[in-house]
Amino acid sequence: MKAVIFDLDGVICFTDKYHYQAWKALADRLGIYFDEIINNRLRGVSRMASLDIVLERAERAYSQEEKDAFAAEKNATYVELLQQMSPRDLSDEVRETLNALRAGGYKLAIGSSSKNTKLILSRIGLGDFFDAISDGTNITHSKPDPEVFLMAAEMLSLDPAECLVVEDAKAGIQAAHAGGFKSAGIGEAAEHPDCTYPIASFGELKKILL
Ligand code: B16
Ligand code: MG
Repeated sequence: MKAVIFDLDGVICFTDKYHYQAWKALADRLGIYFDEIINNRLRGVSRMASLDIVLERAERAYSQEEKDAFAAEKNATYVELLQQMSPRDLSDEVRETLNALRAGGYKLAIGSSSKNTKLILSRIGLGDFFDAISDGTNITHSKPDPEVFLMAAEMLSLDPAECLVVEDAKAGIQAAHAGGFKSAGIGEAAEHPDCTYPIASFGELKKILL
């Protein structure tokens, strides 16, 4: 193993509450019921696929133009909320583990569905940290398609078999497996049958890799 490719939301940092607030503001304005349980279904899912889930309870169908406007509205609220993030949103456990893996000679990359990846990394003080960033801006197929991780491996000039993917979403484990990567899963991702290393916390990566 020569590299580690990390999912961002739910692995490196936690933006669930901001996604929730931003989707909730949109749903309230449209008069659509939305709660935290529905929000949990949006984890690791692309922005437009998330919108389709939010609109499942709508009383009428919306045109593609309306949906594009809703997604832009949600994102504007979300980006505004992300301004609250700072290096304090990076836990000591994640910071120390990343530094230990780098000291151990591993290349470190991001493989995230989010189009806001670079903004989030810069807010938490990791703007220049990773060797490669593959995110929602360079892919056409979202997880569970392996594209985002395959692009990360390509950016590192490595084969999938040389990279470990770290994920919190089942769709992410599926994507890793489909791309020929081994995976470490945290939370619900640890329960997926294709997860190579179920882990209880980020720091356990040191036990697997060092
Ligand atoms: P954006 P990840 C995912 O990030 C989030 O888990 C998911 O909730 C979000 O809808 C998706 O990014 C798209 O985010 O609207 O910022 O492009 O877990 O793949 O790092
Ligand atoms: Mg995630």
